[in-house]
Amino acid sequence: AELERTFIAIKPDGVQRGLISEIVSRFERKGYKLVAIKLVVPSKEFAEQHYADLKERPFFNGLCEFLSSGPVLAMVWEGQGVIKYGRKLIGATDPQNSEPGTIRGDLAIIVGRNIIHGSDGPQTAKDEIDLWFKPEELINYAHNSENWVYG
Ligand code: DAT
Ligand code: MG
Repeated sequence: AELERTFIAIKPDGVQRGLISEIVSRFERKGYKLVAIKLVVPSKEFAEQHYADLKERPFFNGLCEFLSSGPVLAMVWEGQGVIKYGRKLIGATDPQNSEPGTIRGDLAIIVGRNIIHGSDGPQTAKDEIDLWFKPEELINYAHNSENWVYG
């Protein structure tokens, strides 16, 4: 569990709304470690790969068009339980159902513009990290807060 990692992305709406620092700070303050980060404009084909599991859904095309419409901040965060708890920080898929205090609950209103993506389990985390990042883009380092976050 010590090297658990998840893929988190701020979608084009979150980037354009100036929410990068707000969102990054929520993961950072929790105690998670940032191990990769880059700003990219994914192609439509790349977005279709990222959301391949949803290809039968009626919103699939619009979703992929949207993800590829502008800069996305792609990140990998590491920490004990980060996959599951990262999803808690993000909140429910539809911001109408996201609790206040969550990223989507506090910062978004509709499902089609819910500003952030997070891997939903260990296998998707691995697949998404591999899709978005080359191995050498993942930085292994000791963060000096670790002794205080974990004791
Ligand atoms: P999540 O992003 O919470 O993992 P998901 O994987 O089910 O949710 O869907 C991926 C994205 O697709 C979601 O963040 C927003 C969009 N989406 C999901 N359900 C939708 C719907 N009913 N209408 C429009 N967009 C939807
Ligand atoms: Mg999902």
